[in-house]
Amino acid sequence: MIIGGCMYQISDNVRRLTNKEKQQYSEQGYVKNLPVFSYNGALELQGLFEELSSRLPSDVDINKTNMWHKASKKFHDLCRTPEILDYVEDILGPNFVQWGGQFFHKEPKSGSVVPWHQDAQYWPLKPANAVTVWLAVYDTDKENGAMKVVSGSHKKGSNGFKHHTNNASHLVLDQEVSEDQIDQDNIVYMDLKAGEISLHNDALLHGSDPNNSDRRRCGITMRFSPTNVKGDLNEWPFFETQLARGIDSFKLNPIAQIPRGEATPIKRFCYSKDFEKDW
Ligand SMILES: O=C(O)CCC(=O)C(=O)O
Repeated sequence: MIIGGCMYQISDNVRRLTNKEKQQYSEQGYVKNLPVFSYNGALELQGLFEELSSRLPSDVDINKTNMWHKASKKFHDLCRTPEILDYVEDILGPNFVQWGGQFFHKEPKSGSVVPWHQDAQYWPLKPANAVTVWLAVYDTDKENGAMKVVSGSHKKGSNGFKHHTNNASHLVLDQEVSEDQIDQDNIVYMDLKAGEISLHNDALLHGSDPNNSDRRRCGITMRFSPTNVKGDLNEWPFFETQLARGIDSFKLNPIAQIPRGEATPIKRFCYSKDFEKDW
C-alpha cells in the first residue's frame, strides 16, 4: 500500500475483529495482537519513528509532544491506514474522527513510567467513548515496559477510581491511581509484535512500568471518537478533529487541517494552524 509517498507493507494476516473480540472489548475493555503491518512494514515504521523523532530539539522529550497527526503528513497518513480504521470501525461504527496522535517511547533501561490512570477521567469529551489504537513500533512485552491494563476496570466508569496528582519527573503523566485500588489478579500485559495493534476503551485503567531490557520500546497512539463527540473548548481550547472515516453530520468541533507537509510538534497542545508555515 502506498500512502503519502511511504510504503508500509501490510501483514498477510490482517482481518476484521471477530465477534469474540468485539465481546471481549465490551467486557474487558481491550483487544490485543491485531495484525496490521508485516515484518518489513514494521521496519519501515521504525524508520518513520527514527526520522520524526530526530527532528526534535535535543531538550524535548518525545513523550511530552502530541498532535503529530495535525503536524506531519507522514504521521497523519499512517493513521489513515485502512486496515487500522477497519478495526476501529468494528468498535465505533462507520463515522469517527481522530483528535490525538502521539508516541510513548522508552529507551533501554529507561526509568520512565506511565502511572495507572483512566483516560476518560481527564479528557473533557462527551460522550466519553474514545478508542485508542496503540501501534507497536518495536516488539513490546513485560520486560521492556509494555502497557498493562486492569481487565474489566472500564465497567466502573470514568469516575470509578480516585486519581491524585503526582509530579515526579519519571512519570509521563501527572495523574495517578494508587496501587491499593488495583485488582492485581486482573492485570494483563499488552505484549505486541512490531506492527500489531491493541485497542483500549477510554475508561480502562492502564499504565506501564520502566523498560528494564536492552531493547527499545515505542508505541504510537491514535485517539478516535464517534462524530457525535464534543470537546469542551474551555478545558481543551486546542481540541480539533479530523474526519477519519464516514461522514460528520454533527459538526460539533473545530476542524483540524490535513497536513500538507512535515511539521514537528514540540509540546503537547497545538492548533493545526501552528504548523501551517512549515508545510
Ligand atoms: O504506552 C504506554 O505506556 C501508556 C499509553 C497510554 O497511557 C495511553 O495510550 O493512553
